[in-house]
Amino acid sequence: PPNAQTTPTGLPVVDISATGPGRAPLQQVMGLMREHGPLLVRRLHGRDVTFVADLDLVTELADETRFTKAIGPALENVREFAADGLFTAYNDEPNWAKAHDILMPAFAMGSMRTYHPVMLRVARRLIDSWDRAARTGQPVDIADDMTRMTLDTIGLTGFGYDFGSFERDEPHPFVESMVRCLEWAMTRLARTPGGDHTAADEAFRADADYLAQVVDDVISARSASGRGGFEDLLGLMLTATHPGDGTTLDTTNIRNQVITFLIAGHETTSGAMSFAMYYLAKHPAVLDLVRREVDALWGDTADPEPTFDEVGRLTCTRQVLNEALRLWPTAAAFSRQAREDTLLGGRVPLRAGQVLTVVAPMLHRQPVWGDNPELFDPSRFTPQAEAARSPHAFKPFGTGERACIGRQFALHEATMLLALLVHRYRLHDHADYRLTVKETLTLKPDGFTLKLTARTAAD
Ligand code: MNH
Repeated sequence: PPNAQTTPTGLPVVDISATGPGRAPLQQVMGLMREHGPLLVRRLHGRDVTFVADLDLVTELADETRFTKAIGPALENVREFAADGLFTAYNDEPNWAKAHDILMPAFAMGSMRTYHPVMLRVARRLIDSWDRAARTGQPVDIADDMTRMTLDTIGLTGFGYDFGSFERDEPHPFVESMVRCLEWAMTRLARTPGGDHTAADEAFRADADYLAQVVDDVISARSASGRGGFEDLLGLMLTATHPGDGTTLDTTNIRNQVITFLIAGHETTSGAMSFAMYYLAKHPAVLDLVRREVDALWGDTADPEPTFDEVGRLTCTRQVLNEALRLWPTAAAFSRQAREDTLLGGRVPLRAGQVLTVVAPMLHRQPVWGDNPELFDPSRFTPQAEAARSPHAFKPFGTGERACIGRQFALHEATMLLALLVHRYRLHDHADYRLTVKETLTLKPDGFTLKLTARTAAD
């Protein structure tokens, strides 16, 4: 891990040891950058992390010939429960390339088409639940329900396993254990040297064991149904052989992959849809544009049956999602490391292996975004606007070879659900919600509820 000895010199150093990073470390870094600029060193008990958001520097970091993904301190902690799963594998760990090659077909366009009907079925679960809430006038907790929907979707599409989240009043225990594991991975970064963390570590171990146990249930449910014939993620993991050496993934690695996909496949998408709902509820003019788009497709149809291709045509809805991901990219930071000794931006000497962490929400507020970057404005994502802007200005899915494998999956699932919701409901910001962002390594609006009423033909 990086330490004070290898920290690049000549940068602002901000020592936060007196206060610690608190419950919102990412937002603290955003604050430090607003004060000290988009390249700084944060020092905590002698441990240094270099954070970057400057567009030119991030553009350099995206150059795969000079830099590569780093498993920074946060992901080192996630490795304690996801080990060599795709997200947390080291670049040179053989299981990364092997699993990447075996699983890529599951994220090709053809596979998305097979997931589409399942995604729609799960979207209907959320809609049934919101219809009941609309009838009784109960508010819905947006992030909780989005999490129910995305967990059931990845469970069913990836593994043929039904978490049945809408039949439960509380989140599925998998979600509760997972959130505690993510929180442990985050708060472990803030520990003061010499403290006693036995209790926290034991609780973490129990949660991690529970995750592994759920995963074993998922796998044995499949094995019981006969292994063959499935082309979903689990089917590929159990049966597909690597073109290079003809071997399949080993049992331990499959378990790590299932944990990885169950977490990566739902937590961030849920947050992204929650932020999008927040901005729609607060921006009636934008909501109106999305309404026009969905009404043009589905008119007064009570229960539209979106086709795969229709979801691809929901450009305005997609722009809303992108703009929400600009302001609050739900996996907000990713780390890069220098392949060789190099000079960043022609002025910052880096040693081989030096790690820098990209702060996406601040990259997404750099001058390239104009003079009012805090303004929610989906027209930033029209094709013309995108063509005129550097591709490195927007990085909610990371960069390069280790960028998000599930990007199309997430965008399809989220675009379809948002469109269906806008088509069906009027949104009532009954509590005059003020945005607070909760951090559990990923970001979500905290305590955001809406009331709903059914739209009628007239509105
Ligand atoms: Mn996803 C990697 C963001 C949805 C599975 N994801 C990444 C990275 C970011 C990211 C950022 C790169 C991290 C790094 O460089 O250290 N992911 C998102 C966001 C969404 C998302 C913002 C939703 C919105 N991700 C999904 C979904 C899946 C998924 C859905 C699975 C179905 N993501 C992954 C996997 C990786 C990844 C697996 C690791 C890929 C690799 O390193 O090979």
